[in-house]
Amino acid sequence: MNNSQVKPELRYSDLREWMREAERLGELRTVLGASWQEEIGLAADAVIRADNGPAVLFDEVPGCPKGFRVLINIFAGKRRNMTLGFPDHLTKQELSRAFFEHYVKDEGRLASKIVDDGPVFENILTGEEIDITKFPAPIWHAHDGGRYIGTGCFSVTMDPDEGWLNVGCYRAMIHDHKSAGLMFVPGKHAYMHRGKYFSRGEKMPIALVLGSDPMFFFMAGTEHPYGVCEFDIVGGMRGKPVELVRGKVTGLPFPANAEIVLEGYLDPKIRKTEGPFGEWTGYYAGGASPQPVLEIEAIYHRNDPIILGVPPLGGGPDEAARYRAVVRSAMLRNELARAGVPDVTQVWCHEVGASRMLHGIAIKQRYPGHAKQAGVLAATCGSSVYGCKFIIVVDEDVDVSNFEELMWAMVTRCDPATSMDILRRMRTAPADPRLTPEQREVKDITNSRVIIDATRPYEWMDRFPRVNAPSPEIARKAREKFGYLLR
Ligand SMILES: Cc1cc2nc3c(=O)[nH]c(=O)nc-3n(C[C@H](O)[C@H](O)[C@H](O)COP(=O)(O)O)c2cc1C
Ligand SMILES: [Mn+2]
Repeated sequence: MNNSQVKPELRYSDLREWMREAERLGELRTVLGASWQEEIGLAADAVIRADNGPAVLFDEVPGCPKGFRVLINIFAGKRRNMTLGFPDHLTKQELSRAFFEHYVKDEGRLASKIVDDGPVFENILTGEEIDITKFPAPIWHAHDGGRYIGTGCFSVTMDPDEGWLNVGCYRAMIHDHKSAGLMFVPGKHAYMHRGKYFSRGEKMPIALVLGSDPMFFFMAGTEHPYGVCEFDIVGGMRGKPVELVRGKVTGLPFPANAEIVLEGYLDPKIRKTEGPFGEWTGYYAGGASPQPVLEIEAIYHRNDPIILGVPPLGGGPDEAARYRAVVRSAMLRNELARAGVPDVTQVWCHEVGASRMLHGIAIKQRYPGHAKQAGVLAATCGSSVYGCKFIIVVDEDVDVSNFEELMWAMVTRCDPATSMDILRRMRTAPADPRLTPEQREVKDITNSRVIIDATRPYEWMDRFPRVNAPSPEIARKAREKFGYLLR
């Protein structure tokens, strides 16, 4: 059976069921007594950077009630396939392809269902009972400006004019018992919602979910189109509406089986310093800035609640880069097809640069200009535009997900003087360390990016020197016959 015909089966519907599945795979460890001040962050750095490190659940964190837990590193090892509902044997490339075939290509969205009650209401805290400092929110990196309670989280907000709900992952830093700082980058959906409330002097209602079915977090952390509710996307993926309950303060809905939800408002008149935070580019580039504050009016949590922690590490592939490479590559493949680019054979949004900065696209060239068309679009689609710097387009014989192979194609098939085009003033991220101080001053959050055409030039493709490696079939035969020499 072809891998793309494998039918997905999600064997969990909330974080606890996910943990049971990870345990079944032997990939969940528990650590007791690590400190939120330093040890959890250090452990996260060690475990997340390893491609096959375990998921780790921290409990009995000094200063926090026993049973208040934080879970890290959900997307690594064999459990990444389980998490997306596919069998263990698929490689990351096959996993992304299967994700595309089953969840993205004919994306069926399903409206969610409001229910009256759910485990998230096992504990309801209001007034003087509200204290977010009790949760084991770590200092993830040594120079962070505070405890980040929200990393593997998402904020539910509503467009006050158009009525649609957005579910987006935006980091959250503890200010004090009752408030947390949120940083929405310009152009993000919650940023646009916020602008609409604030421009008329109104407070913005928010439900901030700190742990839940990982699929919500994955969809909240990748760029879906404006106007689309990410809950409906998860409903479509699961083939059944997701069950939501309404917050008692704002009426905003959130998953009935969520672990922890903070509900309240951003006041247009209040700002406090948020950050700095070790970001996905591997730097403290965004720095600290005055940002609106979530003033919490209710906390809901399950008994023995679990924060999902996904600290960005940068420098090399981290967990967010791993899941996003799989998800974003599938989304970009879809957008290229919908924009009318034929014969895209492979897409890989590379883990280095957190699956945002370097994308490899392989095509079977069909006409002059095909490669440039694919490259320009890949640099500008909704799922790929933010933070992108390098697009490399190659022929279909190159495995673009293999970094060395992609670089080999680039260094041998492109002519820098004629194969590169630069796009300027494109949408980027405040986390980009190469924004100049002057740009930051005037809030010019744009960058340039290069489209590298590393395909064999279409017009003389037939005369391009032949590759000296054997075909994949011959290479397989060689391995069968002589592979013993390597053992
Ligand atoms: C762990 C993590 C933390 C993130 N933190 C922020 C953040 O603080 N602010 C922000 O604007 N985007 C942040 N992002 C990126 C957004 O989640 C992403 O751009 C998403 O598409 C935003 O949702 P939206 O498309 O509905 O606006 C983060 C992503 C991850 C995975
Ligand atoms: Mn959105």
